Amino acid sequence: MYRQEVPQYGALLDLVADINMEVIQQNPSLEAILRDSNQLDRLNVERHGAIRVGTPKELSTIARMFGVMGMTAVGYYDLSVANVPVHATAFRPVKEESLNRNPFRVFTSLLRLDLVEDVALRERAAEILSKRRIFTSRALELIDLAEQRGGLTQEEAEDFVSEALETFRWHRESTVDIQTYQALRSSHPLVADVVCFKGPHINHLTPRVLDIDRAQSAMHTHEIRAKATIEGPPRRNVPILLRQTSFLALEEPVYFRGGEGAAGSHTARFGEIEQRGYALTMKGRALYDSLLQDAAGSSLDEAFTAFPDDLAILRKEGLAFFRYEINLERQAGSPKPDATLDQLVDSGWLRALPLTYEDFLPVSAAGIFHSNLGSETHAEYSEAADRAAFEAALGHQVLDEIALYEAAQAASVEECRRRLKLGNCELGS
Ligand code: OOG
Ligand code: NI
Repeated sequence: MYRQEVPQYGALLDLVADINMEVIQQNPSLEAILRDSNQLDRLNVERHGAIRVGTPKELSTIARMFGVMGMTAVGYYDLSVANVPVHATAFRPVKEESLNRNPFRVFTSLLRLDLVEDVALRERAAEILSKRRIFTSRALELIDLAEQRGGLTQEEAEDFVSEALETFRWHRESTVDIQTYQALRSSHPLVADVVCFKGPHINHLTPRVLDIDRAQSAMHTHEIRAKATIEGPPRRNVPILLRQTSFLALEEPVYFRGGEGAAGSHTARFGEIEQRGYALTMKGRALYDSLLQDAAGSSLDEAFTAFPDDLAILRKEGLAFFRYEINLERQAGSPKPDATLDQLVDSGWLRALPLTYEDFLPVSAAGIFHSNLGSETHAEYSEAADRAAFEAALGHQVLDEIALYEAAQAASVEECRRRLKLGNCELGS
């Protein structure tokens, strides 16, 4: 649906597929890591999307809708610090076998009307939002059914998908008149984008590329208007976390309510490409965040020389997460029962495969939001993050992404320990 709605997205997919094929051919060590961690197949379907909802009720229902598809809210992202009046989570699969099949994620923002200063405007926005219904009644029925029965039949599932599409579709007809649109827009372009339309249209879908610098220059050659800089860490031998770039939002015709002269335009939808690197531990993430701050005073490349760029060092210093597995090539004898994890890796009993980062980065997300909002300026928000309000709206807590990587690593260590019959030896250290 999105490819039909935004043809440039199709061009982006083709460009990414070409680059991925080249990189896999030219970089055997990357190919080996991808193959051994079952990521070669998922690469062809791997995307993330983004939507923005307006009310707590919309958020809790969208959570149930994603729940039917095996996607759970992971992480809390506060964008108010970047002057964007939303907070967000990512709905995504969490089990390893689900991630291997298709790691589809949806960055889902909830509008924070509490950040709109003008009380009358805030109330008007709330009133408009209270009247819209973003889910079809059949979709709601099927969500109930899936929850009661723990799933859907094939036929129901197909029905569910076509009903769910209605929620994410683009509508050219605004639900408000142009004056209301402009008033909301002057508060913040995002307020208008969320409030003035029938539903939370997908605003981008993002394929995963294996070399984002190549993708960035290819966008320039194809005359796609790419964002000037790539968000996230600089180019490295060992990719970490996430690097992202986007092409600028399209100006689209919109038909407003009421009278003549009601045609206008809105910039809502854009394209994005990302390169996923490895998941960092709390320690690694703290180092990343502090270097990103340092980079504000120098350059990204310079600041990041302090971040080890070698997989073995990242592992030994506890900066990144890994999945351990028994090295099948090493069969003879058995390891010393009191061997440490490092010794088992060094002596070739175990292999350590870096875990891919499956989540998002708030500073990068802010950069992506901003590159697509135009150059209008607006007031700075003084309010802080409000995770409690977000989770109350969602209906439950979000999962902690670091805890998920930690659990995946620990489970792999435990499995190795069991299979190598290492008794109670301490492998966690
Ligand atoms: C979401 C922007 C954030 C990302 O990849 O960090 C995002 C939005 O514009 O709604 O998608
Ligand atoms: Ni995105």
